[in-house]
Amino acid sequence: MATILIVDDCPEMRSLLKLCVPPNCHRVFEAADGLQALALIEKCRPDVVVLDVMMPGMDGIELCDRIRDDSPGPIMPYIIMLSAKNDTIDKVSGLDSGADAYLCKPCDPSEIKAHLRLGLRTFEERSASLTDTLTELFGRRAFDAMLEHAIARNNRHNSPLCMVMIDIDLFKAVNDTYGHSAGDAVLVTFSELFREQSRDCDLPFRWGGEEFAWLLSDTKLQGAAVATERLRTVIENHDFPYVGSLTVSIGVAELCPLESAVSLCRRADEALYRAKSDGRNCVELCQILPLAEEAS
Ligand code: GH3
Ligand code: MG
Ligand code: MG
Repeated sequence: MATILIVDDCPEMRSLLKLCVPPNCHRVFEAADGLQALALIEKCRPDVVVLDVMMPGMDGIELCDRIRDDSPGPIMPYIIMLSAKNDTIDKVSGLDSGADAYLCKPCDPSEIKAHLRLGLRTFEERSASLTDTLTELFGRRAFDAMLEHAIARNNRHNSPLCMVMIDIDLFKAVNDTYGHSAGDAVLVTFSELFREQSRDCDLPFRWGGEEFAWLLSDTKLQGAAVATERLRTVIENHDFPYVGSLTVSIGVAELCPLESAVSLCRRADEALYRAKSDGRNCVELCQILPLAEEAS
């Protein structure tokens, strides 16, 4: 559902901007300042943000910076800055802070409408380029971008982060026995269950083939153990199309201070490897610290 967030300290301006929102946007949120805007972005993940520059407290430039640094998902919202400041230097600093467009007030409503349509189209294209077409989960490109981002974000907030690798057990046999399209249907059903098990702040990805990754924000190893065991049980007990039962092996690692993305992935992968060699259909937690040379 297309979502737009309007950020302006002036209520009349917000009402005016709301009239410019295309009819196919079912969700429109309003914020009167930067902090309110950041909280709404975390909660509602808008496709497009229209923001004023001159606001009390956090101004639009700082807000834009914060959205870029702290975005909760892999897809950046399309940001339209709308300001009475119309010098070239203002436009340059607005675009440099990460805005996709800079419009000067007063602005004709038809121009604002056209920019909103462009923003929604651009967001859709950004989403499509990061999404796996079969499962509609975020794909590998999104994972690579998001892992770096999540590590920086969690270091900044000093909050824990767990990385989970999931591999469907003996999946080759599904294709060999029932055919490739049956295998595809199983991957789609698995992904639906996987998505259902994810909280809003967790990010599920298709890593590639029959392998999936899960980034669990604000979660320590023991919390991730509970979440992954729940997922493992849900999969084990589900009646899948064609195959009936199916199991997964899972490896989990918690980010250590100063650890790199490569090292975290390696440790989650090693735990997964152990889960496979322990007989599959189980969760293994990585208790080993990263190698010194892999800390960045
Ligand atoms: P293990 O328990 O050791 O993981 O065994 P496995 O059979 O799951 O692992 P293996 O790596 O041998 O086989 C993975 C299979 O996944 C082989 C490949 O054809 C299949 N696969 C990968 N991507 C897709 C896909 O998009 N659709 C289908 N149908 N099959 C896929
Ligand atoms: Mg595999
Ligand atoms: Mg497998």
